Amino acid sequence: MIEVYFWPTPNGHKITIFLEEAGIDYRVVPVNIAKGDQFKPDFLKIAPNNRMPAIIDYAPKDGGAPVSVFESGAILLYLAEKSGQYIPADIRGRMKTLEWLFWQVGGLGPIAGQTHHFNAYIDEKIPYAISRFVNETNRLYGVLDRQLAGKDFIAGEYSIADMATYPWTLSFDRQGQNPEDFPNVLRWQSAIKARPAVMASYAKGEAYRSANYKMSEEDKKVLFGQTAASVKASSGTP
Ligand SMILES: N[C@@H](CCC(=O)N[C@@H](CS)C(=O)NCC(=O)O)C(=O)O
Repeated sequence: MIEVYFWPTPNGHKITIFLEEAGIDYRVVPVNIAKGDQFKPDFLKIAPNNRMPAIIDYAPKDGGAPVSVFESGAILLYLAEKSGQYIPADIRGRMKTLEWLFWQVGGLGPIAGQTHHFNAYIDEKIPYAISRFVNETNRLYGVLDRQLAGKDFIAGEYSIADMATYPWTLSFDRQGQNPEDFPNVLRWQSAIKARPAVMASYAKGEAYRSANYKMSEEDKKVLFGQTAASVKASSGTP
């Protein structure tokens, strides 16, 4: 059984999509990031970066003690290796999948996250920050669209690269993008959206936070005011 420390955000959904697709038994432990659950000492023991998602695998492949994993890319890779699914076994297919997984966790995710921040979440409008992140997000969609030309999925077969990327492509408005500019992304997105496992992941996420959730001023204080001092305070370090 896998315990998933989860909140229904793009990074959270990557993991529940995998678990639903692979039919792995899992239990959700909600981490309400707008209320500060990411700073709780028990969560920090498995997620030292104060961010969800994280997992605990109570039945690891080696039969040993439970294994905890943080960072969505590492979790997807761990689950793919555990189950032997959604990553090709051959070295070329495997590397292609890992390239695009890393592209998402090091590129589209952090950049689109900053785009959401400057373009949609904060009241202060900073033109340079907005154009910098909207443009870079636009470039990344251009890269993704080109990669998907003539292909059903990012690395050829449906894989952890698609599971990592899809949840970040559901907010074109917030990202200041015109979806019509990316026809291959739209085709791929519709195919993934229609997968029963993906629908189940999002339906289950609704139990924790509605899809129409709007960030309150209180939530922003928790999410946007963090420094090294918050890390120190949460770990109880003097
Ligand atoms: N690189 C991390 C990013 C995780 C991340 O940013 N999670 C966000 C939600 S999508 C979070 O926990 N935010 C809490 C906060 O900002 O305090 C990963 O891929 O797992």
